Amino acid sequence: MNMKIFSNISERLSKTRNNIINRIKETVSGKAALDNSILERLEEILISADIGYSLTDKIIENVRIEMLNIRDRTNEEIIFDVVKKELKKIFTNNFPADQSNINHNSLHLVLVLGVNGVGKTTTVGKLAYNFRQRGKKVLIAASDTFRAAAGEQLDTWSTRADADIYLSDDSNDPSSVTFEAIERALNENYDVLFVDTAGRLHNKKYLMDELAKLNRIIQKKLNSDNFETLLVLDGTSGQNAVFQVEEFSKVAKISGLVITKLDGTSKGGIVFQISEKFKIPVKYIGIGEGLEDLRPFDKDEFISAIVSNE
Ligand SMILES: Nc1nc2c(ncn2[C@@H]2O[C@H](COP(=O)(O)OP(=O)(O)O)[C@@H](O)[C@H]2O)c(=O)[nH]1
Ligand SMILES: [Mg+2]
Repeated sequence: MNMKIFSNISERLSKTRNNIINRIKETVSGKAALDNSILERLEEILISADIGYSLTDKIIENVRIEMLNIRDRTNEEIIFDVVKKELKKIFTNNFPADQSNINHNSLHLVLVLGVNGVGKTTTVGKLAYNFRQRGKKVLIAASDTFRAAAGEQLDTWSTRADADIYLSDDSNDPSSVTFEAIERALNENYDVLFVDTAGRLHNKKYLMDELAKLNRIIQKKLNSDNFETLLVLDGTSGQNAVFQVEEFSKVAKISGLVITKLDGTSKGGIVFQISEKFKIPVKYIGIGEGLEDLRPFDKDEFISAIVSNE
């Protein structure tokens, strides 16, 4: 793969980084002591980046403790060290690096859920591209039968990704489209099947029934090792994203999260807040609208992109 076309992740996350780093620097610069007014300001900065109250409290508390103990470092160093350390802890405490394991020799199915507009279809396109680049045979099921233009949009993505698409001519039922796509994927020896769905959280009963049905169909055909459910969240949507994890967790077993649109926001701290709160692994992040703009989540890379102090 041509590495040049891969944009620098740290460049794409610069809005969040600037929101945190530059503002912390402005706050401490020229001040001799780390006093309460600085801590209050730090709290505001972290909250405004969507890091969340619970994690922000931990960071402030630890800065307070470090302030008393360590005398040979600048305020700026103390704050950045504590922020980095606390952010790192979230991922080591809560889950190990867990990437999609699709090395087995049978069909792997990825069901993609999320409310309207978060980036499901785009994510499916990018994932399909990613797996195609690694030589996998990829099929995409157009199981969003709700929106008229959904199939067309997905078709465009499948062409760009050089993947195949299963579009049903006659079915409006997501479960039957999925069922037919699984049959085709099994018959034709596909490695991966991505299932793009419609997100209709406003009708919970419907969503619940729909997902139950989808799960039954999938489980009939595949064993659980070969099946994962990704929930896509819009990284710019703040507390709504938190709410969506809560709601979808009630109706589906979410195995991983995809957090999109982190390129356009100064509130990328949401990744930490959600990881801390739900302990569901973030598997991918979306950092743009292009084919290559989805990255497997790497906690160290992400943290240094957000809090690098250069
Ligand atoms: N900037 C940016 N835009 C994104 C990203 N992911 C998706 N989008 C945009 O979000 C919009 C909605 O995406 P779509 O895939 O149709 O959402 P869906 O309704 O969940 O299927 C589109 O305009 C996408 O280009 C991302 O990582 N960054
Ligand atoms: Mg869609």
